[in-house]
Amino acid sequence: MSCADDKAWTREEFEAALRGMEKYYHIHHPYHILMNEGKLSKEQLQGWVANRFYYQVSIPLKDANILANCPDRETRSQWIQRILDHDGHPGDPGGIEAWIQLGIAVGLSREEVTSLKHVLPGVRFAVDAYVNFARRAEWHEAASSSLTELFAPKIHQQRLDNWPEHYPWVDLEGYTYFRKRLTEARRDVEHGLAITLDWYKTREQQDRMVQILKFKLDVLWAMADAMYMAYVHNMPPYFNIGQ
Ligand code: AHQ
Repeated sequence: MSCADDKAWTREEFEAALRGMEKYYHIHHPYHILMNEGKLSKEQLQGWVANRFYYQVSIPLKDANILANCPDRETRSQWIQRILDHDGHPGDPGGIEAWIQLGIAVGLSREEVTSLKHVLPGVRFAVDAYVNFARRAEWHEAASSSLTELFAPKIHQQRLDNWPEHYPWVDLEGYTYFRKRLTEARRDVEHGLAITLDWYKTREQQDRMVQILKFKLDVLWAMADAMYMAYVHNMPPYFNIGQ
Protein backbone atom coordinates (compact mmCIF):
# COMPACT_ATOMS: atom_id res chain seq x y z
CA MET A 1 0.00 0.00 0.00
CA SER A 2 1.36 3.47 -0.85
CA CYS A 3 1.35 6.22 1.74
CA ALA A 4 0.45 9.83 1.04
CA ASP A 5 4.05 11.04 0.66
CA ASP A 6 5.21 8.36 -1.85
CA LYS A 7 6.50 10.09 -4.97
CA ALA A 8 4.08 9.88 -7.92
CA TRP A 9 5.09 7.65 -10.85
CA THR A 10 6.05 9.42 -14.06
CA ARG A 11 3.62 8.92 -16.96
CA GLU A 12 5.91 6.21 -18.35
CA GLU A 13 6.27 4.46 -14.97
CA PHE A 14 2.50 4.56 -14.47
CA GLU A 15 1.82 3.06 -17.92
CA ALA A 16 4.47 0.39 -17.27
CA ALA A 17 2.79 -0.47 -13.94
CA LEU A 18 -0.56 -0.93 -15.73
CA ARG A 19 0.99 -3.02 -18.52
CA GLY A 20 2.73 -5.07 -15.83
CA MET A 21 -0.73 -6.34 -14.77
CA GLU A 22 -0.82 -8.49 -17.96
CA LYS A 23 0.18 -11.51 -15.86
CA TYR A 24 -3.35 -11.49 -14.36
CA TYR A 25 -5.08 -11.32 -17.75
CA HIS A 26 -7.58 -14.10 -18.52
CA ILE A 27 -5.46 -15.22 -21.48
CA HIS A 28 -3.57 -17.11 -18.73
CA HIS A 29 -6.70 -18.73 -17.32
CA PRO A 30 -6.77 -22.55 -17.72
CA TYR A 31 -10.01 -22.29 -19.74
CA HIS A 32 -8.34 -20.06 -22.34
CA ILE A 33 -5.17 -22.16 -22.28
CA LEU A 34 -7.22 -25.27 -23.08
CA MET A 35 -9.00 -23.23 -25.80
CA ASN A 36 -5.75 -22.00 -27.30
CA GLU A 37 -4.30 -25.53 -27.29
CA GLY A 38 -7.33 -26.91 -29.13
CA LYS A 39 -8.37 -29.01 -26.15
CA LEU A 40 -11.94 -27.74 -25.73
CA SER A 41 -14.84 -29.88 -26.93
CA LYS A 42 -17.57 -28.42 -29.11
CA GLU A 43 -19.84 -28.15 -26.05
CA GLN A 44 -17.13 -26.39 -24.01
CA LEU A 45 -16.58 -23.87 -26.82
CA GLN A 46 -20.35 -23.38 -27.20
CA GLY A 47 -20.63 -22.82 -23.44
CA TRP A 48 -17.95 -20.13 -23.61
CA VAL A 49 -19.63 -18.34 -26.54
CA ALA A 50 -23.08 -18.48 -24.90
CA ASN A 51 -21.76 -17.17 -21.57
CA ARG A 52 -19.56 -14.43 -23.04
CA PHE A 53 -22.65 -13.11 -24.88
CA TYR A 54 -23.87 -11.77 -21.53
CA TYR A 55 -20.60 -9.80 -21.23
CA GLN A 56 -20.98 -8.47 -24.78
CA VAL A 57 -24.58 -7.22 -24.32
CA SER A 58 -23.57 -5.65 -20.98
CA ILE A 59 -20.72 -3.56 -22.42
CA PRO A 60 -23.05 -0.94 -24.00
CA LEU A 61 -24.89 -0.63 -20.66
CA LYS A 62 -21.52 -0.14 -18.95
CA ASP A 63 -20.49 2.49 -21.47
CA ALA A 64 -23.89 4.25 -21.34
CA ASN A 65 -23.40 4.62 -17.58
CA ILE A 66 -20.02 6.22 -18.17
CA LEU A 67 -21.60 8.63 -20.67
CA ALA A 68 -24.39 9.45 -18.18
CA ASN A 69 -21.80 10.30 -15.53
CA CYS A 70 -19.42 12.22 -17.80
CA PRO A 71 -19.98 16.02 -18.10
CA ASP A 72 -17.23 16.45 -20.69
CA ARG A 73 -18.59 16.73 -24.23
CA GLU A 74 -15.27 15.98 -25.95
CA THR A 75 -14.90 12.72 -24.01
CA ARG A 76 -18.54 11.72 -24.63
CA SER A 77 -18.24 12.42 -28.37
CA GLN A 78 -15.45 9.79 -28.51
CA TRP A 79 -16.72 7.34 -25.88
CA ILE A 80 -20.12 6.98 -27.61
CA GLN A 81 -18.36 5.13 -30.46
CA ARG A 82 -18.02 2.12 -28.14
CA ILE A 83 -21.81 1.81 -27.92
CA LEU A 84 -22.16 2.11 -31.69
CA ASP A 85 -19.43 -0.53 -32.18
CA HIS A 86 -21.43 -3.03 -30.12
CA ASP A 87 -25.07 -2.11 -30.78
CA GLY A 88 -24.47 -1.33 -34.45
CA HIS A 89 -25.54 1.63 -36.56
CA PRO A 90 -26.64 2.10 -40.17
CA GLY A 91 -24.10 0.20 -42.27
CA ASP A 92 -22.64 -1.85 -39.41
CA PRO A 93 -24.74 -4.55 -37.65
CA GLY A 94 -22.35 -4.22 -34.68
CA GLY A 95 -20.38 -6.49 -32.36
CA ILE A 96 -23.38 -7.99 -30.57
CA GLU A 97 -24.75 -9.21 -33.89
CA ALA A 98 -21.25 -10.45 -34.80
CA TRP A 99 -21.16 -12.39 -31.52
CA ILE A 100 -24.53 -14.01 -32.39
CA GLN A 101 -22.94 -15.00 -35.72
CA LEU A 102 -20.09 -16.54 -33.68
CA GLY A 103 -22.74 -18.47 -31.73
CA ILE A 104 -24.28 -19.77 -34.95
CA ALA A 105 -20.77 -20.56 -36.29
CA VAL A 106 -20.12 -22.85 -33.30
CA GLY A 107 -23.47 -24.59 -33.75
CA LEU A 108 -25.80 -22.70 -31.41
CA SER A 109 -29.10 -21.22 -32.57
CA ARG A 110 -29.66 -17.45 -32.43
CA GLU A 111 -32.34 -18.04 -29.79
CA GLU A 112 -30.01 -20.18 -27.65
CA VAL A 113 -27.53 -17.28 -27.54
CA THR A 114 -29.93 -14.37 -27.17
CA SER A 115 -32.15 -16.11 -24.59
CA LEU A 116 -29.18 -16.09 -22.13
CA LYS A 117 -30.46 -19.51 -20.98
CA HIS A 118 -26.89 -20.88 -20.69
CA VAL A 119 -25.47 -17.96 -18.66
CA LEU A 120 -23.99 -19.29 -15.42
CA PRO A 121 -24.67 -17.49 -12.11
CA GLY A 122 -20.95 -16.83 -11.62
CA VAL A 123 -20.68 -15.22 -15.05
CA ARG A 124 -23.77 -13.11 -14.46
CA PHE A 125 -22.52 -11.91 -11.05
CA ALA A 126 -19.07 -10.97 -12.40
CA VAL A 127 -20.51 -9.07 -15.37
CA ASP A 128 -23.13 -7.32 -13.23
CA ALA A 129 -20.37 -6.30 -10.80
CA TYR A 130 -18.61 -4.59 -13.72
CA VAL A 131 -21.75 -2.76 -14.91
CA ASN A 132 -22.68 -1.73 -11.37
CA PHE A 133 -19.14 -0.45 -10.75
CA ALA A 134 -19.43 1.72 -13.88
CA ARG A 135 -22.87 2.91 -12.76
CA ARG A 136 -21.68 4.34 -9.44
CA ALA A 137 -17.96 5.04 -9.87
CA GLU A 138 -16.60 8.49 -10.72
CA TRP A 139 -16.53 8.46 -14.54
CA HIS A 140 -12.71 8.55 -14.90
CA GLU A 141 -12.46 5.45 -12.71
CA ALA A 142 -15.16 3.68 -14.71
CA ALA A 143 -13.48 4.65 -17.98
CA SER A 144 -10.06 3.43 -16.84
CA SER A 145 -11.48 0.05 -15.80
CA SER A 146 -11.79 -0.75 -19.52
CA LEU A 147 -7.97 -0.92 -19.74
CA THR A 148 -7.88 -4.71 -19.51
CA GLU A 149 -8.16 -4.15 -23.26
CA LEU A 150 -4.47 -3.20 -23.19
CA PHE A 151 -4.04 -6.97 -23.41
CA ALA A 152 -7.04 -7.85 -25.62
CA PRO A 153 -5.57 -7.62 -29.15
CA LYS A 154 -3.27 -10.57 -28.35
CA ILE A 155 -6.15 -12.81 -27.22
CA HIS A 156 -8.25 -11.94 -30.29
CA GLN A 157 -5.29 -12.59 -32.61
CA GLN A 158 -4.68 -15.92 -30.83
CA ARG A 159 -8.21 -17.07 -31.67
CA LEU A 160 -7.88 -15.97 -35.29
CA ASP A 161 -4.55 -17.84 -35.52
CA ASN A 162 -5.44 -21.04 -33.67
CA TRP A 163 -9.15 -21.79 -34.01
CA PRO A 164 -9.11 -22.66 -37.75
CA GLU A 165 -6.49 -25.37 -37.04
CA HIS A 166 -7.93 -26.62 -33.72
CA TYR A 167 -11.64 -26.13 -34.42
CA PRO A 168 -11.99 -26.52 -38.22
CA TRP A 169 -15.72 -27.19 -37.73
CA VAL A 170 -16.29 -23.54 -36.70
CA ASP A 171 -17.81 -21.67 -39.63
CA LEU A 172 -15.45 -18.89 -40.82
CA GLU A 173 -18.40 -16.44 -40.56
CA GLY A 174 -17.80 -16.60 -36.81
CA TYR A 175 -14.42 -14.86 -36.92
CA THR A 176 -15.85 -11.45 -37.79
CA TYR A 177 -16.07 -10.40 -34.14
CA PHE A 178 -12.41 -11.10 -33.30
CA ARG A 179 -11.23 -9.25 -36.43
CA LYS A 180 -13.43 -6.28 -35.57
CA ARG A 181 -12.00 -6.03 -32.05
CA LEU A 182 -8.39 -6.00 -33.24
CA THR A 183 -8.77 -2.45 -34.50
CA GLU A 184 -11.55 -1.29 -32.14
CA ALA A 185 -9.69 -2.43 -29.01
CA ARG A 186 -6.51 -0.61 -30.06
CA ARG A 187 -8.45 2.60 -30.72
CA ASP A 188 -10.36 2.28 -27.43
CA VAL A 189 -7.14 1.68 -25.47
CA GLU A 190 -5.53 4.81 -26.94
CA HIS A 191 -8.44 6.92 -25.63
CA GLY A 192 -8.80 5.06 -22.31
CA LEU A 193 -5.06 5.22 -21.60
CA ALA A 194 -4.91 8.99 -22.31
CA ILE A 195 -7.82 9.61 -19.91
CA THR A 196 -6.12 7.41 -17.29
CA LEU A 197 -2.58 8.76 -17.51
CA ASP A 198 -3.93 12.34 -17.36
CA TRP A 199 -6.29 11.77 -14.42
CA TYR A 200 -4.41 9.88 -11.69
CA LYS A 201 -1.75 12.32 -10.42
CA THR A 202 -0.55 11.31 -6.94
CA ARG A 203 0.97 7.93 -6.15
CA GLU A 204 -2.05 7.18 -3.96
CA GLN A 205 -4.39 7.86 -6.92
CA GLN A 206 -2.17 5.78 -9.22
CA ASP A 207 -2.28 2.88 -6.77
CA ARG A 208 -6.07 3.24 -6.71
CA MET A 209 -6.07 2.81 -10.49
CA VAL A 210 -3.97 -0.35 -10.19
CA GLN A 211 -6.64 -1.68 -7.78
CA ILE A 212 -9.40 -0.77 -10.24
CA LEU A 213 -7.60 -2.62 -13.04
CA LYS A 214 -7.15 -5.64 -10.74
CA PHE A 215 -10.91 -5.56 -10.01
CA LYS A 216 -11.66 -5.72 -13.75
CA LEU A 217 -9.07 -8.50 -14.23
CA ASP A 218 -10.89 -10.34 -11.40
CA VAL A 219 -14.19 -9.92 -13.31
CA LEU A 220 -12.73 -11.63 -16.38
CA TRP A 221 -11.00 -14.35 -14.34
CA ALA A 222 -14.15 -15.12 -12.31
CA MET A 223 -16.17 -15.55 -15.53
CA ALA A 224 -13.69 -18.16 -16.75
CA ASP A 225 -13.69 -19.85 -13.30
CA ALA A 226 -17.47 -20.33 -13.47
CA MET A 227 -17.16 -21.84 -16.95
CA TYR A 228 -14.30 -24.12 -15.86
CA MET A 229 -16.35 -25.51 -12.97
CA ALA A 230 -19.38 -26.08 -15.18
CA TYR A 231 -17.88 -27.27 -18.46
CA VAL A 232 -14.46 -28.76 -17.57
CA HIS A 233 -15.20 -30.21 -14.09
CA ASN A 234 -18.83 -30.87 -15.09
CA MET A 235 -19.86 -29.27 -11.79
CA PRO A 236 -22.41 -26.59 -12.79
CA PRO A 237 -24.43 -25.08 -9.94
CA TYR A 238 -26.47 -27.77 -8.10
CA PHE A 239 -24.93 -30.59 -10.18
CA ASN A 240 -25.03 -32.79 -7.07
CA ILE A 241 -28.57 -31.95 -5.95
CA GLY A 242 -31.12 -34.64 -6.94
CA GLN A 243 -34.02 -33.46 -9.09
O1 AHQ B 1 -15.07 -8.06 -26.83
C1 AHQ B 1 -14.60 -7.30 -25.82
C2 AHQ B 1 -15.04 -6.00 -25.63
O2 AHQ B 1 -15.92 -5.47 -26.48
C3 AHQ B 1 -14.55 -5.27 -24.54
C4 AHQ B 1 -14.88 -3.90 -24.12
C5 AHQ B 1 -13.82 -3.63 -23.06
C6 AHQ B 1 -14.36 -2.90 -21.86
O3 AHQ B 1 -14.96 -1.83 -22.06
O4 AHQ B 1 -14.14 -3.38 -20.71
N1 AHQ B 1 -13.28 -4.93 -22.72
C7 AHQ B 1 -13.62 -5.83 -23.67
C8 AHQ B 1 -13.18 -7.14 -23.83
C9 AHQ B 1 -13.67 -7.88 -24.94
N2 AHQ B 1 -13.28 -9.16 -25.21
C10 AHQ B 1 -12.56 -9.89 -24.20
C11 AHQ B 1 -12.04 -11.21 -24.79
O5 AHQ B 1 -11.22 -11.85 -24.15
O6 AHQ B 1 -12.56 -11.55 -25.86
C12 AHQ B 1 -11.51 -9.00 -23.58
C13 AHQ B 1 -12.27 -7.87 -22.87
C14 AHQ B 1 -11.35 -7.05 -22.04
O7 AHQ B 1 -10.13 -7.24 -22.08
O8 AHQ B 1 -11.84 -6.26 -21.18
